[in-house]
Amino acid sequence: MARDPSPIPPEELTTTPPWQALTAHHRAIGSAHLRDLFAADPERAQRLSVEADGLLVDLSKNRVTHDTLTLLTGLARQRGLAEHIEAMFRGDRINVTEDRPVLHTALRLPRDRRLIVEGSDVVADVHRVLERAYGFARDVRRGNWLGHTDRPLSTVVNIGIGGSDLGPAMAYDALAAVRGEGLDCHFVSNIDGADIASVLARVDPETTLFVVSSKTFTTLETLTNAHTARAWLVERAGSERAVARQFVAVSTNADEVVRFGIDPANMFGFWDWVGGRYSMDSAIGLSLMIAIGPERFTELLAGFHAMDEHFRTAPFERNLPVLLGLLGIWYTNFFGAETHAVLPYAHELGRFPAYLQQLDMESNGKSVTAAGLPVAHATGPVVWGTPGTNGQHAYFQLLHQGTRLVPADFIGFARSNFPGGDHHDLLMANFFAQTEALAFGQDAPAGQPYRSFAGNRPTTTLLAERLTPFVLGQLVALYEHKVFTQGSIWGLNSFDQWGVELGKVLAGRIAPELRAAGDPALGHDGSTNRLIGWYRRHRSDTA
Ligand code: G6Q
Repeated sequence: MARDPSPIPPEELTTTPPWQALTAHHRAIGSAHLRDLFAADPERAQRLSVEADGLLVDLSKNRVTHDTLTLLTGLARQRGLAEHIEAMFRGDRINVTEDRPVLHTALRLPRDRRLIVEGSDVVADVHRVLERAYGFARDVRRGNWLGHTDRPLSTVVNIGIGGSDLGPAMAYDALAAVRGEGLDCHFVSNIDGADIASVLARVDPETTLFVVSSKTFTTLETLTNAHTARAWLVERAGSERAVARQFVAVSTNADEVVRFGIDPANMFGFWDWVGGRYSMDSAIGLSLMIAIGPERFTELLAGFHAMDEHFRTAPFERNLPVLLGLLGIWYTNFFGAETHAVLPYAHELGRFPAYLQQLDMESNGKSVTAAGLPVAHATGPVVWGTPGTNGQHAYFQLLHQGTRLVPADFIGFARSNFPGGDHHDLLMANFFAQTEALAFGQDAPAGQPYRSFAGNRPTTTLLAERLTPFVLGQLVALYEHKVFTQGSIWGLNSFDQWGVELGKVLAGRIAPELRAAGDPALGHDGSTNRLIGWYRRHRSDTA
């Protein structure tokens, strides 16, 4: 029997009894101060901490009581979150607007598992591609894959954008400690020629591998950059043959890969049930696999899988993605918070907030439900952040004394991957100090109101022993499932991205207008017509 692909209850969220109970509860405890909540319960920190596979998450500095969590988990139950989780893991077509299953969790299932979706075992498919990609990564790493002059390859240029760039680029930085020597990766995404030009200026045409990563293989930015890189290589090599050795593709679109001139034998595939922003653990991670090696990549997948299992099996009261998702709903919908900060105290996680920005904002930045109805409540927040302690010397002023409520996640580690001197203890002293100051504040000395710290600014602390591939996998899956939790409760389809289409269509119309000869009639609004006119008059000087 066909299952309903979207087990989200159809009634409007804000009229449901759990939502109304939360509204009343917020009126009752919304202004309670963390100082008082801690004073009232000496066990609070212990009670509101959850540990999963070595990842400790302390939720106690959030503006919640036991009753808040009971009401929030009740809301999740009423919205059918458990059924929705099962539907995703099982491979139901929960991406309703694109009529696809959503199975990034299958990318990290161990080889001995089976998952039959629509008649085929996706685990076998996943491991077949993984083995090929691992084999290729090993060849490159061992110097067995040679460039057009028979020299081993020492540089990888990943050409992709959005979901085909942010994940591997983030993880490449995050796993700097396990990358080893001798192989550099560059990530080119922007259609701005400055991006590819700066990379091509630094790489050697004899020893550079280009990995063109594009699910559709039709993305304007990626194809434009890939053609530029191809022309650069062919010109320097003096022959098209160099392309066969030094270009590989990661895609689901074999026809377009062939049309570009890449041998399908040098293509690594994946499936339409892997969304772009959920794809870093598919073959889209090929550049990362080459950089860190198959063994470390396998550890990364194990971390993802550990969090998948936790998400699928832990009771909501102890379920990290569920709890983080519910806290986000509490702040977004009941306190009116508009942003969410992610502040890693690990320099290697510098690109993690940008990665999460796409994951969260492209998934839940929506105002129509999966059933096609307008939402009557706020949805995904603006996600942002930079590594500590840099932010402390920049924007933390607003976090401590500004007028806005900015819930924040602080991510830290007991051990540094780059030990030496006092750096790590000093980093972590700041880490602990910030959440303490934000929560508890400080009264102003008499006559100095500018030194008042009101406190009561909510934070969640995430601590792991060390930033390893496993822990990175756990963290990414934690946020993936947090986003899923929120999308489920808000009634959204978190897996489409129609909001990026209109701009693409208009750019396609405008591009020929910028280059057309004569004085083409422009049919835009007054502002856009005038701006294009100005650009046309000035572009010949800048060309
Ligand atoms: C992610 C989005 C988007 C996508 C890029 C690249 O979920 O769909 O960021 O990843 O537009 O698309 P291609 O991989 O098809 O080039």
